[in-house]
Amino acid sequence: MLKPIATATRELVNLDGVWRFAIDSRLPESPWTAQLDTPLEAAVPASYNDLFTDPEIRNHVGWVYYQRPVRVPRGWTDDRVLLRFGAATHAARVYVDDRLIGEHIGGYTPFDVDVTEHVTAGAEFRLTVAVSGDLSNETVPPGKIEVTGAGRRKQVYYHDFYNYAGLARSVWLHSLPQVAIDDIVVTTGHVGTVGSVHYVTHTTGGDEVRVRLRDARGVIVAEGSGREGTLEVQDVTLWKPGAAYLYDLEIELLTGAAVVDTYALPVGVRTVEVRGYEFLINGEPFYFTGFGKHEDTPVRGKGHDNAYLVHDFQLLEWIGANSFRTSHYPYAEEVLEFADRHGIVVIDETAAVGLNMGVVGGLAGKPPFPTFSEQYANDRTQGAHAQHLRELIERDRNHPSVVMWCIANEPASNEDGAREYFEPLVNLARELDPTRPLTYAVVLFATFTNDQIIDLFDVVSLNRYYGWYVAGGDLETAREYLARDLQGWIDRVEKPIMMTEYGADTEPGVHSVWDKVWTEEYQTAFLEAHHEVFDRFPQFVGEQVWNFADFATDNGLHRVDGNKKGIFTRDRKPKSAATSLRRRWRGLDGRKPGTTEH
Ligand code: BDP
Repeated sequence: MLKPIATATRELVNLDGVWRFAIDSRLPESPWTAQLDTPLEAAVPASYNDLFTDPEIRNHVGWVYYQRPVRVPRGWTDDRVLLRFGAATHAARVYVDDRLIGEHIGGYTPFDVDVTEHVTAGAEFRLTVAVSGDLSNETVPPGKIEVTGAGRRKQVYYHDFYNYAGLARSVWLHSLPQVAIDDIVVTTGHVGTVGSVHYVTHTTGGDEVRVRLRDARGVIVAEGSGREGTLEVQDVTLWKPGAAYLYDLEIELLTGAAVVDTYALPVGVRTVEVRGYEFLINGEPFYFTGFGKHEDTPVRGKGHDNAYLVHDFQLLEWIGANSFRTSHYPYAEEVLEFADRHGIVVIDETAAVGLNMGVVGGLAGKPPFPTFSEQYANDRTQGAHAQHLRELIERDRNHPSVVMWCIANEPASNEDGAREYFEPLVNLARELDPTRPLTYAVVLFATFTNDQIIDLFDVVSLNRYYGWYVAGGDLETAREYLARDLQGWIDRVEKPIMMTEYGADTEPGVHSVWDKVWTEEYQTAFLEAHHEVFDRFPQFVGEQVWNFADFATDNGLHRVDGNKKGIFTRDRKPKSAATSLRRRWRGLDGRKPGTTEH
């Protein structure tokens, strides 16, 4: 799915700002048929939950309404007119004046609503968007609505981050020519110094497609024509981790001799491959350093914010991280574009978090009922998961920074039914993108002896909490358990192995000379103990600490103002462990992990 951009044939109007806002229980039936009767206004993009002081809004279950007037530019008479939503979490209904025009389910992928037939160039319309943050066992992520003892509806969910809802990403009105380029799929390669850019275009009408590839200085380095083709790039400059290089692919669609549509796509030439225990980028072994992150900031919730985007990437560079995982949902497209431009490697994860009833059973991991059953992850859940996976891959497959798809976080891969559930999703992902490896983040209860799906995937990504949930406060035992665990997986499958989560809650300012949990010293010692074990295994390809920054969670008893496993606080101040990580990842102590570099 192509992001709307301005070209010679396409225009766009950004609709971010402050919109009228209300929750459904305070509105009449069919609130979209008139101006919303509300004193409230909400920022877009932002989750709505933390904007207001009213707990009824923060904890609202059901629909909320956003509304604003939109004027269609007068020059758009002959064009198609569409609305693009970067995301509406988790479901949306879009109304133009009094009419429902489009719907979308899934809170972290974009969608278009074609409003051409309902608007007039030069005129204004009333745009109303209903958004629901509700989760059920047939949504991704799953959840369930319960009724409290006081008779109030409450959203329950099985993931450890606050269920922020609303219009958290940008909204655009954009124009497309009647005959248009609908999609472009690019795959790249290289042999020696010759790069290749294979492209496939999908169009509505048109006679011919012409393409041109420009280097970073704007010089044309290759040209071609046809709906599908391969461009050769002599003396190619590869896109590399830490050394991004982007070409620009210009695509023109012609009717007769007239150019009727144009689009421009940044392209990084690079390859990704898994061979034996190695993860290769451009044929060279790659070792991941970095974090599982969240889209999470004060007041905005999951609202995309360019200042935090820039600052977070600055902190990644400062600490020497070369990668992150988009735990536990696809992030805003602006984040991936930034990663493309700055050479940060991304593991792109779906929103399938919480497919695990074992987690509800506590540390024993005993599910109250089977995860893969009619009651929980059933065929409809799998259908929603497949649809979401399709939307994720269709959105992100052209990003060079994205090197792997993570299909789920901590599913019950040790339970019966996991294979039947995941095999079709793996097949779908490989069909949509045969070029990228696949993984899932393996939950603690899924061990090298009982996991039922690892052979379907390419990389073993472990989420482990030795020294925290298991052997908490005992780093000696934690080391033993971790080493045994890694060895077990290495013996079971010849695949690269990495940690996608390891971390310890840490309250900044709490200190001790002993191994006391929650202290800054313990977080440092915890990480160092892990690193000592990682470095024993040549098959080990990466370490992503949980988490980059502290983040908001549900109001659980074991969370004090959120999850505190951040290396940075929620407002991005470093805890002591940041210095230790920085020394390791920047190679200040000698060898950089996973390399022979000094
Ligand atoms: C893991 C989850 C992650 C949690 C983390 C924790 O993948 O979302 O935040 O545990 O408990 O199981 O900190």
